[in-house]
Amino acid sequence: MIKTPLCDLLGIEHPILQGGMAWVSTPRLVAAVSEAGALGILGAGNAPPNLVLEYIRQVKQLTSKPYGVNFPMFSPYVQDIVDICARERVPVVTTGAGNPSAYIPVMKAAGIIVMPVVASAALAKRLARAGADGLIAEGGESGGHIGDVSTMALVPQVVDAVQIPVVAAGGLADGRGLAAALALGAVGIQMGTRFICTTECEVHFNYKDMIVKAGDRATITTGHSLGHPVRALRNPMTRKFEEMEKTGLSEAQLIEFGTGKLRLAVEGNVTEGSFMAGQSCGLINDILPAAELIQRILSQAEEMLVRLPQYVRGSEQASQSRNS
Ligand code: TUI
Repeated sequence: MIKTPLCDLLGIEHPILQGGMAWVSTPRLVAAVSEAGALGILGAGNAPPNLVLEYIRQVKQLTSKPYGVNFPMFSPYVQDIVDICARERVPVVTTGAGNPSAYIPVMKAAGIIVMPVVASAALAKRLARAGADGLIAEGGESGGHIGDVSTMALVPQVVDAVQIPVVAAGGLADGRGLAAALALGAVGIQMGTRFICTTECEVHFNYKDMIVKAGDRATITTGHSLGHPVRALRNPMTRKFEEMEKTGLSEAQLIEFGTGKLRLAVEGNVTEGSFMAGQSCGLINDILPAAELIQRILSQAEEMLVRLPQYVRGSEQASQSRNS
């Protein structure tokens, strides 16, 4: 049993969040994760508000346990989605790819627990002051839109910068990652890529299969010239995007080329899709039900945490050597 302050804050049994992934974390996966005692999170992405509302209602029909909604700050519908989350009494909101300070008061007034994703200690401090209930410190190993600090360096710096609970994300896919995150001062972990390879995730089999077959260096980041790097599995699409960035195409042309490519991935188009995934893909070797995955991660983390004290030399031995 691993219990942390995150379990109390969110009313969940296990300190594990399933990262919100646009077009990927749909109601079936979200409800399965929440039913298993962790926190399932809907990925709103750029989806229109009516679809997000429909998804929220579907989740509510499938589970009575806490769940979350995630939206990136570049969505053209941020205000509408905030209003929907408030009206629907969504238990938890996570945000990504920007600063949600302006929206925190209205969400908190509606009783929502707000946990923004941050990629720097500076933004962490600002959001703690703005009233965030907790933060998700996400390292650049993650999939999708990313920051440039690695998880190992970012998490303890965010933990030191704020006095609210911090969840670690980026590069985590198993129980060793959970144990390591707790050692860095985090109260839990968020995983995205690992949850794609579950039976309840509704993406095309090709997406899951590519992750299962991927090694540690299977991902690449593109979009640096746009100021918003994105990590995805290397494939003809990312190679073409890389070439286009090198040849100095305009921002508008690059954006036009990139638009809609995540949905193609979700539909299984292996050449034209953008298969967003994190570097943890090399750790993922199977597709299994979310509940089994969560149990496996918990037992592996427990085993690790029980085994680690053997590295601490006994106090008797230390005092013996001091006295000799
Ligand atoms: O949000 C993400 N990753 C995402 S959102 C997304 S949605 C989408 N994308 C393409 C097509 C269709 C839909 C895909 N991937 N991750 C959370 C995250 N946030 N990682 C890093 C950050 C971040 C970066 C900078 C958070 C805040 C930030 O602030 C900059 C500032 O304003 O100070």
